[in-house]
Amino acid sequence: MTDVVAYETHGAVAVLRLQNPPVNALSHAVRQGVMAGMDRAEADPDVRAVLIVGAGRAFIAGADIKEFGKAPLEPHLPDVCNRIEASPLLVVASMHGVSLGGGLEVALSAHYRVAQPEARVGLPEVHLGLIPGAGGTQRLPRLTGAGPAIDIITSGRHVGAPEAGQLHIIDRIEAGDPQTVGLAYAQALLDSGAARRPVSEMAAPAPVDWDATYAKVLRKGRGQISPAQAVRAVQASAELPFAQGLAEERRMFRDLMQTDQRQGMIHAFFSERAVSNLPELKDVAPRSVEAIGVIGGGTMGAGIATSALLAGLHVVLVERGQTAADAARARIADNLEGALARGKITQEQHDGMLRQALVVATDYAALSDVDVVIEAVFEDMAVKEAVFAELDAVCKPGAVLATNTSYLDINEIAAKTSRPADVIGLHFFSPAHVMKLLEVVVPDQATPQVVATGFALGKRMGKVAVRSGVCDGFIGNRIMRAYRTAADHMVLEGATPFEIDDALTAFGFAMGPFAVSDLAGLDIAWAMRKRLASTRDPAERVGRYPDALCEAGHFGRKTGRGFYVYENGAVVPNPEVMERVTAERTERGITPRSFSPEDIQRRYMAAMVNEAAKIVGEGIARRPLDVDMVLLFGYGFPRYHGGPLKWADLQGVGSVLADIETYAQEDDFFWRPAPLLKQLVADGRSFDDLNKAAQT
Ligand code: T1G
Repeated sequence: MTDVVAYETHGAVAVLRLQNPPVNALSHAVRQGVMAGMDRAEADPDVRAVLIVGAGRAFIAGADIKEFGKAPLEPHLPDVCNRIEASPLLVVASMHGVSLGGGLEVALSAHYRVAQPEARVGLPEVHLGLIPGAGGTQRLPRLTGAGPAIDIITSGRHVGAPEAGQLHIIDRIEAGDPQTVGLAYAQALLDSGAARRPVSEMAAPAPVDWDATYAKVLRKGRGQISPAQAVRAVQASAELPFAQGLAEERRMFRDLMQTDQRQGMIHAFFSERAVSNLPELKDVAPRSVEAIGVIGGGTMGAGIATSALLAGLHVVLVERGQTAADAARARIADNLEGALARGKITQEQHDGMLRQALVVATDYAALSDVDVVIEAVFEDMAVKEAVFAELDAVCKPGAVLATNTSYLDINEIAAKTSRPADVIGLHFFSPAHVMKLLEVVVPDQATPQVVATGFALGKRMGKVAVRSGVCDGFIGNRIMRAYRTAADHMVLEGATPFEIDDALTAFGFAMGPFAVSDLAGLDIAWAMRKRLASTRDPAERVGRYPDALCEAGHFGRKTGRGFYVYENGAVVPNPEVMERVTAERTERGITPRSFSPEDIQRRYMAAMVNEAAKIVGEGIARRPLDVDMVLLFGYGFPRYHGGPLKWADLQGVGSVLADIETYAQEDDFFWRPAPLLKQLVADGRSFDDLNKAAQT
């Protein structure tokens, strides 16, 4: 077995080369290897310096996240870092690719740091519900000052080499083979008689307004606790001797390791990677995709085209007539201007996309050579069927014909073509060039290769692709309808939309459901209610007050008035809303009762979990983690809860079922417990048990 830490000497420099693919995570074996390597170097009388370097594509990506939750094994990472720093030898780190979390902490414990021009460093532990736990909150501020350290640690952002150089995180930027560059730098330091330079012996950072900073970070975290804790850890680096500051950091780190938020965020980290790796597609080769067609250049079609252009694909967008085609091109140009302004693309890339990669046509014949076509036309079955008939006639054999429909029956659309096996749903979320979620909706006749092609296209476009079966609303919109109905029922029963929004922002959502409705446009849900009215079960309760708002022309932000009034930059509850709600309660003979924020949160979540459990139970979603990823990447679910089904596991699925059974006593139509949920509770299993079973 290859040593995870290779040891060799080059003159007076001992090289510790980490070889733990794919990203040199600091596993127990690697930590042992580094300690042994330091001992060996210090025992060699000819060695005067140590170079730490990573093999493969990264220096070190951090502690081994796969070890979290297990009993930590010695040597612990802080001890490894202290061991490196305390060495009597001169220690140099040569960084390339990413140096993240414990990886940067190892580099900070060296005495000097050299990096490749495209190297990136960071302390992203907050994205895992943690803070740096191996000296990062104590050493980084000594190099950068408290302000930049707090920014880097609480944001978890990657810092490019040039900025890292300006912040004194790295001492030198030099292109070349990381080991060669590192050896040359170490030798130059020896030749110049450079002294060891332990960061821990540098001056403590100057103070900042700790309480104001803490409060600001806490507010921004919307309930996530680790970023604010990181502020206190950096404060310790300013106020305590190094060793005590390190102990304080370790205490905070260990406390956070025990939190539900850490479990939720680790679940999100691994699920985000697992969700698009379906076991059933492991050996299925996708068709090659270099050019895609888009039908319809409205907001959604232009967004999809933009996302494909940003992924380096050739795009042929077809619109009905020249005016619409020009408008579509203008929308795409605006989107690309935004990407240019945000530094996502260079001016050259921008120009190439608009001038070469994008073709806007008014004739379907332009689609004759594309590999995938995505239609994003009006949500009407007759319109879509006509489009697919044309696509069927002009697209080359083997082209994948995809619909972006958000609820129409894709089996019906496929049946209208001569190639139903090549038809699939690719449900993007608006704005399509920004939102990461993509539901890959699989009709009955789609072949595994066509499904794999959908996933490969999603990956190429930087999406989090989730497999969905065919049902009304697929995964996300079907669940959204359930929790929005629960919110509607609470309004009828006595809560106000504004209390509900406040309770859900307290839960961690950026916006509550009524504010989101105003943003999306109340007319969208109105159209859905009208569409479903003809098939709705009479036992289903649906508030009439939202329709009344729409009938009065109040569609939310776009008309300046919906559940809220939007005037002169202010957002206030619309007084008409409670007038209409109160009138409706009276008509329905309802005596309003109060709901605490906790009541509101538990009902809202119970509805979400119950519908999600039905969706998993029916096989619409392959695994519970699939549903979690849909809610995280398409509906703003707070990441530190991990997703609705991870949240349910952390609450205990039995307690969620108990809530549902309590609510069912008031309304046994809406609150019918999902069979899967009842089965899990009966078997003493969790949703995570299902995730694990599905991975084998
Ligand atoms: N531990 C274990 N496995 C890891 C890992 C890690 N730190 N980072 C990545 N992997 C796996 C990942 O699961 C995937 O596995 C493969 O590597 C490729 O990753 C004490 C406590 C490094 C930027 O948070 O941000 O240090 O699916 O698909 O898109 O203070 O991975 O192939 O089996 O994401 O090129 C801090 C997390 C840890 C970095 C590469 N570090 N990783 O992105 O590939 S906590 C992080 C990333 C810590 C100390 C604390 C990204 C990446 P598989 P990938 P990528």
